[in-house]
Amino acid sequence: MSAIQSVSHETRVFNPSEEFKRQANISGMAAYKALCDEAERDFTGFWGRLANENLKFSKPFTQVLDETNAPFYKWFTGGELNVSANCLEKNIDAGLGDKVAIIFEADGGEVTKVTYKELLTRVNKLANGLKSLGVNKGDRVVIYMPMSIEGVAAMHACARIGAIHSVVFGGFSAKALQDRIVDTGAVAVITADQQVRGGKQLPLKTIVDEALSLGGCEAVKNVIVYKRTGADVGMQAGRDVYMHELAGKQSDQCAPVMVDSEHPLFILYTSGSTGKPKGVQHSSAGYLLWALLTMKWTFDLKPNDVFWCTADIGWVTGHSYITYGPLAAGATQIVFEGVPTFPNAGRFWDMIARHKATIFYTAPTAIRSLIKASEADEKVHPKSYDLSSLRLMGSVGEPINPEAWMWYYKNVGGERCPIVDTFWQTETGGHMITPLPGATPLVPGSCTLPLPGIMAAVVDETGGDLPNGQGGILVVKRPWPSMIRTIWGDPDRFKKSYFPEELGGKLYLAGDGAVRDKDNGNFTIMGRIDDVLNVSGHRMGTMEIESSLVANELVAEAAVVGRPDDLTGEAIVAFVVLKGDRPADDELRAKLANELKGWVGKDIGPIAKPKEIRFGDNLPKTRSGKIMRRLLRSLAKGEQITQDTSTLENPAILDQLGKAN
Ligand code: 6R9
Repeated sequence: MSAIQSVSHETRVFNPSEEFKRQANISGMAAYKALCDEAERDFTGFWGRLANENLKFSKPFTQVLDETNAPFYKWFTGGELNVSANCLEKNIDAGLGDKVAIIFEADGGEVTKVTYKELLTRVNKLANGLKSLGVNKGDRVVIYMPMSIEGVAAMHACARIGAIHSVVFGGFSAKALQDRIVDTGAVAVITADQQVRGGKQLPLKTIVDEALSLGGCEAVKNVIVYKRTGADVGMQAGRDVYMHELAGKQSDQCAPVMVDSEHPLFILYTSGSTGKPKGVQHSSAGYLLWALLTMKWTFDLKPNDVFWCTADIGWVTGHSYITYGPLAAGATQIVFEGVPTFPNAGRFWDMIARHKATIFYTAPTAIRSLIKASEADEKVHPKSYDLSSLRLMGSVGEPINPEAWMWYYKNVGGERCPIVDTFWQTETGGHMITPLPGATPLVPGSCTLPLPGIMAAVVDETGGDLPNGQGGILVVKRPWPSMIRTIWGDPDRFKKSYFPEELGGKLYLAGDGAVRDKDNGNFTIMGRIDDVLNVSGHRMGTMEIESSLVANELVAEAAVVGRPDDLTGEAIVAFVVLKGDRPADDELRAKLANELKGWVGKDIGPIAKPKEIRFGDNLPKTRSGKIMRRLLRSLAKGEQITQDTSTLENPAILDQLGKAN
């Protein structure tokens, strides 16, 4: 684990306004502390109470937490429920049937709204369609869809019949899609003919065809195709079926299949520190409880709110804060297709104004790019829009630098809206460390304090507690309901990755470094301590990119590191040794670099493309042959090497690699 540097001390503090506090679901620090105390005092009583108050079980659970096979924790055992029914029927029964569930805005600006009742009808028809194809409880269904009401409905249709969905982000390549289809053993793929981003039509169905042709996908019996653009795509007879044809002829009634609390709701792949992405497996009851509760606590959700999370359903944020949390909470939410910069960089602000969004949740990388755009063009500056509907804002995916935080606070929130900087992960299912907007004093750049019941701590390399002010390893000391259950098909890797023996085997290892403030105990996240990069809020394993590069026939060896980047947080820099000689010609090297970038883009997806590739005759290695990534990180940043290089076998290589191509 690499060294953790200390961070500068932030002294600005923003207390919740009296007005916000008065109406907040958790009002004031005393209320927050009371919940924390309850969890400390009676851990299982606390979680049991919340589950009973928030979830609708068809069969009540008999035990809150079963730790007999730790770290394979089980929550709410003996209970049965259906996640989709907890989102749809539960709210319809409570009188919200005609409330708008989703306001969908397409890339071209067309708006479609569905009520809770209408959404249930769509979900039921699609669920019946899946059943008619023979998809059963426990079967895996891969979803490779654009942002759409149909994408959300597809996830719910799976949940409704107890099928386990695995959503693959629409930017992933055929190879990455195939890997996930093979690993899950999916029986069906739900996709669209095309997706539309920034006015461009991009393929989806043809990528599915390619993925399936790569082999190992024999379990896939059907491909269900949502007609997004109407493009002419090849339909394989007997295998492929259009969604409207499949769902159109089905009944609009579909009894939800009740499943065990622990039944897997979904598998979502995320990068780890080794080459193969990890299939993070989530549960039904525990996962849903936290998605719902954090809507109430972190987002202070009220019946009249218009909630907007800008994430894609291909990431965990889209799962918890589009597909499940807001719908379980009976919210009206905005779902959008496209990019923040089309038709112009004012899209977010324009949409907030038109749909009167009250809660807005986005990523620092989007904020940073919009700061840049609005500095260049007043018309797309947030001040050119009426953002007075907003009352709360959030940030997720990566650390938000205090400057971006302040800009967001002033220009988007009008110095009126609290910002919840929510730290969490694919593995945690929902928020872990975040301000509560009606309680916690905000400090730009800090995710502040753990939610009640989340026993987060900072420890040293042996798992020993560190005092506040000292940077270390972020862990969680007790399980929580929405935690990862296992890595699909690889329980050993689950144990090793998240409950490592080095830390005593009982602490959940987040993989991030953190420090707590000496005065108020606030957490500041200091980035990953493993070989995982965070590029525009997307997790990328350095090994994954290295494996892709060395799979190219020209490449002998590759090492990938991250470099701080103003826009994307981190940028990918690859150091490559070719099988042949390193070309002396600048132009030839640039051409090769482009070729390899394209290769990685095709192999994994555009988000994995290195920003820079440098070629060397060799890589800096210790005498025992270990690549010295620490040095490569310095070289990528353009730093002078001041570290001790005496253990280096080939110090001369540093000169060559220190220069950009
Ligand atoms: C939800 C999500 C998880 C990693 C995590 C950390 C980084 C997320 C953050 C943050 C600082 C925040 N991260 N939120 N770092 N402050 N508020 O992003 O999940 O894609 O699995 O990424 O993202 O490094 O470990 P995921």
